[in-house]
Amino acid sequence: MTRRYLVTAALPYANNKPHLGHVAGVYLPADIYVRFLRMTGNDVVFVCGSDDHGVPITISAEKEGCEPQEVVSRYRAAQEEGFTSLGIEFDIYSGTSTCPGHGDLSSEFFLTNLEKGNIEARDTMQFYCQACRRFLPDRYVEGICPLCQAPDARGDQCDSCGKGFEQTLLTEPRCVGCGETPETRNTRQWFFLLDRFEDALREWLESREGWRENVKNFALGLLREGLPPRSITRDLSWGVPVPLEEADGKVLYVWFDAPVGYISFTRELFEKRGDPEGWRPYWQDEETSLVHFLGKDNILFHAVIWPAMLLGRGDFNLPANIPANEFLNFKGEKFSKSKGHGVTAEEILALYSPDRVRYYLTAIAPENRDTSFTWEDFIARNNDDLSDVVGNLCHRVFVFTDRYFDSKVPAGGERSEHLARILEVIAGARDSWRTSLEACRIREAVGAVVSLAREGNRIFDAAQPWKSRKEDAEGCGTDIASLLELVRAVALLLTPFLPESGKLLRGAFPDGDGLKSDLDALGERTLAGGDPIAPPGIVFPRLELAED
Ligand code: B3M
Ligand code: ZN
Repeated sequence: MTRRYLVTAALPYANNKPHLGHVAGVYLPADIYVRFLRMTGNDVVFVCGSDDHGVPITISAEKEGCEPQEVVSRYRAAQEEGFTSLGIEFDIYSGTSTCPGHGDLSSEFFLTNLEKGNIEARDTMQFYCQACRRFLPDRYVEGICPLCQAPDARGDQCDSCGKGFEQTLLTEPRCVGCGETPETRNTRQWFFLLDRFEDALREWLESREGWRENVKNFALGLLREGLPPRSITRDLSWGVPVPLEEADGKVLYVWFDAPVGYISFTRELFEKRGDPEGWRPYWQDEETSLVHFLGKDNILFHAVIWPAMLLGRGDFNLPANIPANEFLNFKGEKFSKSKGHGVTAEEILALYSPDRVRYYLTAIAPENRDTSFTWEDFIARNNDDLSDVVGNLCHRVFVFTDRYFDSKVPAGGERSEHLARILEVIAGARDSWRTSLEACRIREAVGAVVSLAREGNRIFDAAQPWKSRKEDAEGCGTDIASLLELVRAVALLLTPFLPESGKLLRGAFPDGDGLKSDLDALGERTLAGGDPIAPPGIVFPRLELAED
């Protein structure tokens, strides 16, 4: 059954280039999932763009001595290029400060919720730095987490426990700009009354099926503790202005406008396609599945606050799934753009091809636990799996076909039980691949393809075609014809993970009827005796570790 999907990948702050930690946890799994959905005949829109507002950007601008907009345009271009160079293809890569209509839609979210009584103004005490002469929203202040006592909690969220709180609860607060202890001052802010949504959120979360346990449990755990009201405005000049006269000089909190970007970018995409109303079914038809890919530090916002904002509006779909991933580490620590720790897409692509990077990051995808990137393992996985298993199978089958069957699919074989068994193996691999990908388990899915190729090598070894070609020419033909079917299946099933190599390998075979029909046909004979085979050469040569 084909379905409609709107898939998003978390909007990266426009102050950094994508590093492999982001890619492995968010953008690559999302891209693979989208490619899979399309191959299986679904209608998908895949949306991303930069998160341009908020304190992360103003802090970068201050450090670099330029305007926030300058930081944003520079990094946004670099991000888009980084993703494209890895074959991560969004339908649109927009940005929250440049997308037409984004500010208006964010203001609408604010105003509708205000009218419904879900938002209320309150006088609050906030940190104010006398030395810097300003309020210190979010990351401008750091201190000890009031909930888990981690030492480096930020004013808006603690990375250690993943929870959010009002900044004045921080212990030992200090101004990030000058290190001084800030004072507290009165300022009026607007609060989103999350407790009004507790029952609806609980009911919705409990009814979700097929979600990762960590995501669901984390969100339900927060609900059990109760959801305090959250301030959604800031004393800051960079962002979407709060659409109220009495809120002069204040903007919406970046986490309030950022997820709205998923909708405004979709509208921008359809505007560009000359179909201004075309975005609606993707957000408003209940048959559409909304899927958000993100890292585990963003669960709070996607599984609780954003759904509450959507419930408050009442006219958009709630997420159908939120596949949140754990982190990819480098040398025992989290990849970090601010600390310059890890590897960027740009750095690794200067040495190795995109598919090799995609393969490794899929094989070690941090789905259920944190995983580690090492260069040695990068080389080993590529050589052990892609070169020695997949590449080797393709190469030996193609070479044999070329040498002894004149690069044509051998005739005959219909009689063979052996062939029927191989076709079953192929169909079984396709089915597990499909089940894993439907559940966004990309690591397991790519494993099923490599196992199929491994099985192909075993079949080749057991068949000993170099012998049987002299003793039982017809049997040998059947074996090679079966192995060609298997190689073709491997090529198809590899495609969402390794789009370039998949295409190259598929090119060896006569044109199919399109990816979906070709996939559906796996498990039947798809090649006829006499079909020409055009081997692509060595697709996965062994890699060497680059010198430091
Ligand atoms: N920019 C946080 C992050 O980059 C934030 C995600 C927004 S998704 C709407 O981790
Ligand atoms: Zn200060």
